[in-house]
Amino acid sequence: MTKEQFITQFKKRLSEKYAMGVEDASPTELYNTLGSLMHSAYSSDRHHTWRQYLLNKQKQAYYFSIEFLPGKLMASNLLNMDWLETVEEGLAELGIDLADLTEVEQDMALGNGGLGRLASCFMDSIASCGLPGNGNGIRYEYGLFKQKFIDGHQVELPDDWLSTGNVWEVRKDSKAVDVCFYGQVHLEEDANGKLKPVYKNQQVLRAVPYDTGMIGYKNNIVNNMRLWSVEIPNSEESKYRSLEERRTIEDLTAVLYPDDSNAKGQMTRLAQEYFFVSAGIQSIVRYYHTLKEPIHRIHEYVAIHINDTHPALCIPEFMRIMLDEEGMSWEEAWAVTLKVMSYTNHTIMAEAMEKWPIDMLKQLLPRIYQIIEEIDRRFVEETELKVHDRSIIDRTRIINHNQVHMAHLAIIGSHSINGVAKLHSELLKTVVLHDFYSLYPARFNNKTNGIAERRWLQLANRPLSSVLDKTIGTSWRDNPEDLQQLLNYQDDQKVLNALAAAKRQNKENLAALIKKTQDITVSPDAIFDVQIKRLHAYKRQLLNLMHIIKCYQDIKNNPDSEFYPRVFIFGAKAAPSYAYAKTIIKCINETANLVNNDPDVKDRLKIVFLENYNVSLAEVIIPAADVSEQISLASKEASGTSNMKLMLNGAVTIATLDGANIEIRDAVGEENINIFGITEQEVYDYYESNTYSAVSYFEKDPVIRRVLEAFIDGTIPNIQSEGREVFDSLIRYNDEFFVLRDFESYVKAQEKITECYKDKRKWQKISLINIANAGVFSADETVKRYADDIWQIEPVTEYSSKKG
Ligand code: B1N
Repeated sequence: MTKEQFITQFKKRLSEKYAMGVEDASPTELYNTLGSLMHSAYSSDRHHTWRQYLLNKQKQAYYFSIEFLPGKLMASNLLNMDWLETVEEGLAELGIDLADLTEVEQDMALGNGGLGRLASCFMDSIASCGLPGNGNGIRYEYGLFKQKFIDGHQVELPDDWLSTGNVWEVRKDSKAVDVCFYGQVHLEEDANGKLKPVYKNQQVLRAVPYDTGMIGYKNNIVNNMRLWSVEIPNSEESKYRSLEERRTIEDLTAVLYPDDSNAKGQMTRLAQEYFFVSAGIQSIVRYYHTLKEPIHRIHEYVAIHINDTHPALCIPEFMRIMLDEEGMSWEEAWAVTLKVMSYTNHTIMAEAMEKWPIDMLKQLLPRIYQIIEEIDRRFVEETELKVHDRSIIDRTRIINHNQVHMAHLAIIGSHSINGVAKLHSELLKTVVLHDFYSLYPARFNNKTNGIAERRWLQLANRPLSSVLDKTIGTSWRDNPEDLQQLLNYQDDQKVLNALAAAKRQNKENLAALIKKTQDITVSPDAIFDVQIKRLHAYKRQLLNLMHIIKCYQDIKNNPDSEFYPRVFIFGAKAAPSYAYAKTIIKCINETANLVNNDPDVKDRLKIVFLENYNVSLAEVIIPAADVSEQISLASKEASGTSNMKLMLNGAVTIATLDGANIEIRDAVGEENINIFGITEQEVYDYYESNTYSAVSYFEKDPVIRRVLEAFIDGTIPNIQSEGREVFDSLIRYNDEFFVLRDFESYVKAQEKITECYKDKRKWQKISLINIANAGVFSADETVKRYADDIWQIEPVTEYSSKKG
């Protein structure tokens, strides 16, 4: 498409849609016009992709996830369609700035954090690698809450993201399916002597899919992300008379659970899980039948991925359909189920391990419960023959202590179980899932997370991208590993200066946003130190805050001493029910108030807690970061992905040996990262010996004492109860995440960073080395490994040569 063709089409579409010319149209109207033009353009590719999969009878993967976090789609769709430049130039000619249009789009925030964002990076990469893979999830009417700060407290507002429409989705009424809940079930013999379930008093709900095209990068492939929404089926209308009754049904897909730390014991959450699982599997099996292949070969055509335990009901639901609807024997059904299913574990935090009370599962999903019982019974029977020590059965069976363990179900029913970084996968084998590893060693594997480098570099950081193009050519855009070529320029002052200039531009951009949204003035000359992630005790935002307080106290004690200016930038949402996380937010905000307004500080220290951290904000913060804070307690962060995004954008990491930080260190070398803190082994040693004493650090380290006293002696105003709560968590309750243990080495690492930053040349070189080595974390590589090792799917070849 040429620029002229675009302009003509754009004006035509605007006139058809709104009977308007460019001069009269609002940004929203212009946005909708462009979106609808794009949608029509990629729809034929989408149709073509789908036909191709069908005709080739290609094996497809289905990524089941209770969260997807795509953010905005316009710019990334334009990039992947290879329209970005043409459209930008065409719009400019019409006097329109593309950035003003993308501003209109609301973030699609159907996820909490890393897990949902990973799912969306994978969607981009799967399509971009020409792999036949699709997403399956829930179309929440309200995304993750919008965060506001009132008096320093987090307040949650609804995210009514659909209120302005959604140009990317297509409702597919013809693909709707029924999902059944509650009622009673018993088994009866049919004419052939087979046991069949007979249901009474079921609640039938309609699952309606909304499909969003997942566009591959310049390859004409368009895959599908299918999100399900609940409705009351016509046949059931008469049952729900009052508005209230209807509302309780419709609530099923109304809100995303804003909690990524605890498995919530809510019936609605369990119903949500079954709803999208059942709808997704029914639609897969329905599609499979159009291939006219025998049902016992379904694993040759279908791979289902269980993203964390939330979709673990895939296993009994798939069994149900094979048994009750396809007439398979238990043995046949189990054999195909195992081959179809695979599972990723995303956390070792015990409180995030989903367990459901038996009574609840039985009541909501009686037939599914029967099947889980039988899976459990057979597991016990089979395992008894294998092991000497019976206690392993108690620890691994699915149903135990009146609860159904979803992770156990996922592991027992999947042929592949993977962790998300090397250390995490090792800990699964040796500690967390050790019993299962001893039963099924061959199922365990690692797939280190990755990021969509198109979004996180090409789109988010155009100044850096253009320096890269000029220095090493453009091949890195297709093949991020080519970023390695940058290593040839690590001593080239011109390139280093160009990189520094790009960083400067991004920092000015962020500084402007900070001024606009929070009315805080920050200088781009300062070190921009960034911690962006969900607020959680194990991620230790508190350690960061304690270091900031120490800096403040040093300045106060010695106002004329030299202190290199730093801006500490936070972005984080706390789960609404997670009181301690909200306490930390309040403490950071009040410290910011104090520090930012203290004349003694003379602007050398600034604290900015950006409201409502989300994908779009990340796209502005990450390119501007100098320092990347990855300071979780070793062993607790499964992988992390902001660590990869920040490195790719030239930030220098300060990190514990946790999650993918270890692989980042291996990629850049010890000298180009700042590692501190105790190791995962030391953490486990403390657990075993029970010898950790937080209070001893308080007693023997005057710096720690001074910092902690600031929480309770009025130094930081307005945190009477919050300050006390933090103090007690450390001193009275013995500091669960070893913050005090790591404080001293963290402070030292921070001092090293400051010294290094002062040596501009050295800093720039380290930054360059980080960018150059970030290619290994491309999600394209990650999904290729999933495709080869787990899903056994292959890219479409017909398309790869074709362009146009
Ligand atoms: O998944 C990310 C990892 O990079 C992070 O280290 C990890 O913390 C994150 C319950 C979760 N683990 N578990 C969750 C999300 C929602 C929920 O309801 C748990 N999120 C992670 C990607 O692998």
